[in-house]
Amino acid sequence: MHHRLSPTPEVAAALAEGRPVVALESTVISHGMPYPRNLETATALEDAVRAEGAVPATIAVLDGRIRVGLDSESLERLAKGGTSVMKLSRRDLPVALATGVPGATTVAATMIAARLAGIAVFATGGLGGVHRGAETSFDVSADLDELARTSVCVVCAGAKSILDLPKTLEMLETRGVPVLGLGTDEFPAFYSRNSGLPVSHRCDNVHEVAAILRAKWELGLEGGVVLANPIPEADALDGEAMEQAIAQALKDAEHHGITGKSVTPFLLAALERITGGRSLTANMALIRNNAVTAARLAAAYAALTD
Ligand code: PSU
Ligand code: MN
Repeated sequence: MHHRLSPTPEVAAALAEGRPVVALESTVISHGMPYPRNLETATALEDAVRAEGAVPATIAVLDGRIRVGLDSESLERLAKGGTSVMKLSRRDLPVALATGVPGATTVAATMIAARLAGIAVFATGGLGGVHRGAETSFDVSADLDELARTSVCVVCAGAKSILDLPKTLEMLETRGVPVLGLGTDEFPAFYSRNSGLPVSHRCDNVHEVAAILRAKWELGLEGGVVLANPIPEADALDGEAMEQAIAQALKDAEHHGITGKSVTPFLLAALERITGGRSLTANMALIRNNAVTAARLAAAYAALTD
């Protein structure tokens, strides 16, 4: 284990014994949802992973250490911390480690930590990607470059259309990142199951996904894999209505002059306000669904690499 990492005894034991472990991110806790729903979600995710027989490892930087697995006190600290907790992507990770400032990890930073710890599967809600208007703003999430280089499978519900989904998929293709659809030919659009855009390959179960991960990494093709897992039918929101809500949220962001790493948290909060909380409920449901899928995938992958 890298000396900057502090795994919990539970995570360390599972990794040493080759048992399935699922990484979870913390930016969605600190910056993606309000307290106390964020803490409820973080706890529910860990419970869902355990119920599938895997060990959850929520990742964050606290007291100058990369923590791999968090106790309930640390989860609460991240959930209550709000903006006093740094949002950490690849560029910010060394700053939080050197200064001791608490930080929540994005998809990119969580992938880095998971890879260092030897965790192959990571569950989250949505990926960062190419923002609408990126042709002038240049706002492209570092998550995409991380997927190009860091060998972790990210289970997500696609990306929400606060982003430019066609451009996001083009960049993933250029970077050689497989975008697998679980039981779907279409890249899901986070709150809704369809985007009209194709995934690169459809898988109908986690064993097919595990075989692809193994083939990719055995070949020395470093880099991530996206497993796109559509939101369950019962929790999905109407795509048209969400498009309107997103258009409103984007207008609000422009009006307030929001740029840089504040954009995604601002849009998530605006959407929650505009939809009267329905976007938050859907977000909680889809993340939980991804945690369950990730736990099953981690078990399938662990069985293959025994
Ligand atoms: N998308 C969501 N919810 C989130 C995020 C993205 O639907 O909470 C978070 C993830 O942590 C992701 C990050 O890695 O936002 C991307 O931020 P940026 O666009 O600043 O790279
Ligand atoms: Mn950005």
